Amino acid sequence: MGCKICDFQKRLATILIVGFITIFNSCKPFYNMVYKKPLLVDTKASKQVKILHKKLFYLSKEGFAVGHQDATAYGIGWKHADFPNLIKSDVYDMVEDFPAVYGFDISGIELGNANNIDGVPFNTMKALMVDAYSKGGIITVSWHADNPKTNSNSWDTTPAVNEIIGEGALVEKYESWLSKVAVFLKSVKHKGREIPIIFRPYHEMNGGWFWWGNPNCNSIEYIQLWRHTVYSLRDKYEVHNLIYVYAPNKLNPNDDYMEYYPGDRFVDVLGIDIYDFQNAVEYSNSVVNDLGIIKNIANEKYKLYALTETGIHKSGDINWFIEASYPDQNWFNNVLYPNIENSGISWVLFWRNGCGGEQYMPNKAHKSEADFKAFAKQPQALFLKDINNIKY
Ligand code: BMA
Repeated sequence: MGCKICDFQKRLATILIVGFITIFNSCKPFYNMVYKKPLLVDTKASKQVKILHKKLFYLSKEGFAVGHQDATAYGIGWKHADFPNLIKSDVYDMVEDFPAVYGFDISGIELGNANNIDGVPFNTMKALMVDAYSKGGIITVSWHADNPKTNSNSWDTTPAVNEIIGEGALVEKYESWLSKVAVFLKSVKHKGREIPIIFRPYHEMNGGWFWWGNPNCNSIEYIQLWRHTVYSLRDKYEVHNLIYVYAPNKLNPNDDYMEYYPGDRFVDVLGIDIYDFQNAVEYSNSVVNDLGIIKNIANEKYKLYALTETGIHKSGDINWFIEASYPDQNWFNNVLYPNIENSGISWVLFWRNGCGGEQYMPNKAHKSEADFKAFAKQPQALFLKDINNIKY
């Protein structure tokens, strides 16, 4: 004969166990065995920054987020101002999805300019950042700062760093520039909260073309500049919505990725900028070699890493992409994808489609449109809809 009380107890126990498992699963802890608590540059980083960091980590397990510089600000033959009520993008026109990462450059903010170096009004930029973020997009910002010594642009290589650090004569002036950067970055808000921004200042420092680069600034000065920038933004101006990226240019044989590295407490993500200057073999070798180096360092330090700028480039040729000599119209699938597949990068950012001759992303009618569409279907190439479907 069955015991009714025993049956009841068993059923109650089952209900409790199932209930406990359900509740336990629905309250997944923010950190777990796979995603350990990161040591961010900013210990006071906002919750949104922590969520973004986690998102970048989890998406790198599925593939890489595909990004485009100035994606919605302008493209080939158009600019946002011509379509004020529409969010347009060369990527969207081809694949009916937006990039997952949106790059912007704040060159000119330090001077209080209304527009950035490429004519994008900062107000528009802010609105586009917020729109992208509200849709689940990831925002990254670079800064082609003017040369504080000469007031010319960032490609004026007159040494300046030694004057804006320590007791230098231009410290105050540069501090006022940093304060403007801080005000802008903090002002980008969605629903009243600052949106998280991946900040990538002083990039390509191992190249000789910027005032903050070798040999116009040595590694000791560079590190001091970087740390000073972090102290100012984070501690003085209380900017708490940033993830900091260190991004040298592709490594030449004698380059040491870590030469200018500001230190683990000052860098969240390891990046690298690599372009294909019409030499697919050299480019492929660089991508594999450099990402391999970064991956090892990043894993050891428990940091994320990314291909922070890329594209196929032909300098000084405005219509290169429609030319018969266009190098490889299947570049995205033949050259890029095989080299970054399974690399573990969190994102890849294609540089801008400037109307003045720089084009790193195909657009509709480009010879590589079909190739790019096929690239977008590759399992690891993640666009906006893809990253919005990732559980983390
Ligand atoms: C550089 C070039 C410039 C541009 C700058 C900021 O790499 O594309 O033409 O002004 O970025 O976007």
